[in-house]
Amino acid sequence: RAALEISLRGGFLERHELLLHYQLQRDLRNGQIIGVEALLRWQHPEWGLLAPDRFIEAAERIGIIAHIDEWVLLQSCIQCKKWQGGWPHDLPVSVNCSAALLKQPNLLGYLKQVLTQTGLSASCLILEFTERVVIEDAPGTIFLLQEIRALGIRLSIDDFGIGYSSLNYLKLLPVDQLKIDQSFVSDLGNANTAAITRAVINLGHNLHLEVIAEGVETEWQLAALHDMGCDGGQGYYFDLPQSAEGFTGLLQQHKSLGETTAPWLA
Ligand code: G
Ligand code: MN
Repeated sequence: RAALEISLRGGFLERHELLLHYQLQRDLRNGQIIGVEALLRWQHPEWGLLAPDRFIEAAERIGIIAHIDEWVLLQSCIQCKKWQGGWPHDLPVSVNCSAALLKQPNLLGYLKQVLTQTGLSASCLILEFTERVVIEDAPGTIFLLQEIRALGIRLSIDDFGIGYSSLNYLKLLPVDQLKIDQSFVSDLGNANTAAITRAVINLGHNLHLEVIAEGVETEWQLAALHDMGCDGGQGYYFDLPQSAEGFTGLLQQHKSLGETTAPWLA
């Protein structure tokens, strides 16, 4: 654990081993590309490519999580700006944010600065939070989220349905989108899980939220989610998260194929 912490500090601050991978989000009804999620990775010299669940807690413990979040935010906006154009609509980027980021004293100022500096439109930025972020200081955090939203930035509840999920918070949170946790998608064959997933999709729609399913891996899961009225999805069925260069190639490919291709609807 100590080795992980020391290695992470150096890897982030000095050796620049953190990087972002990108994954498509598709409209399940027409196959259109509706956005891209930035996913943090750590290219460790010995341990290989690590997903955030391996090191985020360590980053929280050593107090660099907010700096990592700020870096992720800036990189995502720079990259997303490069991908604008060529689509019938602007391509938004979704960025995962920690509770620590929300505690940064001048977060609003930083968000404005990032948008100005990168030239990205606020409507092209979606911040993803888990409900965990509001637990400690609900009124203060909700006010802050409202201010972020007033900038034109959209908000999304990540990993909905697990851990701290509570309908009490859902009632209060000023958000635009709800992301169904991948554990539901992978277990859709279970009748109870399917019933809950369907109910969550309806709940989201009744609250006027866009509902996105995470971790779509098979055509069967896709069809089931489509039948339940889920708006969007992302996952290995569509594409593996990949580097900015790889993702640029993927977008080119989609452009030349024409955006309306949705093989699962055929
Ligand atoms: O916390 P969040 O849900 O944003 O994290 C998503 C994680 O799940 C990422 O690290 C990403 O690489 C991974 N992921 C993306 N698509 C799939 C998928 O189809 N299946 C699985 N098991 N994991 C996925
Ligand atoms: Mn996410």
